[in-house]
Amino acid sequence: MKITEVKIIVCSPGRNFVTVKIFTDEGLTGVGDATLNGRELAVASYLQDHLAPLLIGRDPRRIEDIWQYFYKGAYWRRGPVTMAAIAGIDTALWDIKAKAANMPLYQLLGGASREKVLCYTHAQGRDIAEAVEAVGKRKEQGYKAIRVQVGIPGLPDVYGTGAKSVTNNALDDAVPHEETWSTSKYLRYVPELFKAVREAHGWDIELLHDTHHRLTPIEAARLGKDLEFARLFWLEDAVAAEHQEGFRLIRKHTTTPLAVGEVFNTIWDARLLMEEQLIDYIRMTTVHAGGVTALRRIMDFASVYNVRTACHGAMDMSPICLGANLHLDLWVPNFGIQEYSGYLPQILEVFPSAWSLSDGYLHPGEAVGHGVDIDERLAEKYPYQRAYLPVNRLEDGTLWHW
Ligand code: EZ4
Ligand code: CO
Repeated sequence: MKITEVKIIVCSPGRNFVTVKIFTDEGLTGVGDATLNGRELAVASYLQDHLAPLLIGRDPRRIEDIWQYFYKGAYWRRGPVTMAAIAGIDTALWDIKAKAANMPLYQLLGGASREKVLCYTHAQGRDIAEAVEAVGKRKEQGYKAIRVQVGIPGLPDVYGTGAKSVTNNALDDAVPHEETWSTSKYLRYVPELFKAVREAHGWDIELLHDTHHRLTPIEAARLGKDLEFARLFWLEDAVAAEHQEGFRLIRKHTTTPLAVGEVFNTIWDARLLMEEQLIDYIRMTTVHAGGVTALRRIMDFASVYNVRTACHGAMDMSPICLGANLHLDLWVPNFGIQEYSGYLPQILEVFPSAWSLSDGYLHPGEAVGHGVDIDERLAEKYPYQRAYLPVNRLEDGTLWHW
């Protein structure tokens, strides 16, 4: 089998996506997600200008060799642009291999370790009352685990709570939207949120919270302690991802489980955290970790240290990424949970998907390959639109972590 053509498809059905489609001389095709929110065209160029020409004529079955060729062969290793580009190709190649084997991808990985994939979704409110109500709605929809975010009194919309928190970027903003942040106001308010959610909804629901990289280690330790009463499933991204040693301090002070890794892009970013067992869940996902080949390796490495998987799954990872994640989730022995924030209807029209959601659980489906495709003609109707993630400033104007 030989690769005959590689297409890089950029479309924007409500938000921007970069998709790699690989064609072969045997008529099999495969697709992979290569979306990097807010920097989409950098990945598209990396693929179009640098990687795609090197794929023509290669045997698509040699997935490992192609992965190593692009990872080691770049010399300039790692980084989100490089790894998203490799992921797009790698995911498309696994799609082709599973189709050639006439199997759903999870069968090729080793078969199902469970019947269904537990997911968590998002609930948010501008204040505690709204957030409590939003959790109730998600419970009624059947979700067993819910991430809860709340606006902070005295601050405009913060991460995870504004209208734009749904699609995770702003197609109508020519420049990044600017948010305002106060750690002291946040730290005082969030324990009140979880007190109210537990009072209203009881204990038979898993609750999660995302701090989105904003705290220092000692602040995160304080928050972890203050939230212990609520028995969170996890506290996510407590400190900026660069600050790995910071987790030692947090870990010494709290039994609240910790999750991190959505902005990591190689196994090296997670090595210290896993070896010292400083985290409980690793949030790396197919598209940002370098594809199925790399994420499978990371998941196996995590299993040695009792770290469970929790693939990032906000709307800016396309349904292709979710589909690939779900095959890994169904197989991986040390599975934790899968994030699922849902998709706008027009996104699901552009990416016909075999995966399904039922009563708070996802399943990748039984289609051969990873089960997600792209409708190229429909995608053409949604051309790329420049869009950015927000930035975040302290009340005095200092640029902070978003
Ligand atoms: O901000 O995917 O846990 N989920 C998150 C997401 C991220 C976006 C960034 O593109 O933190 O909402
Ligand atoms: Co997050």
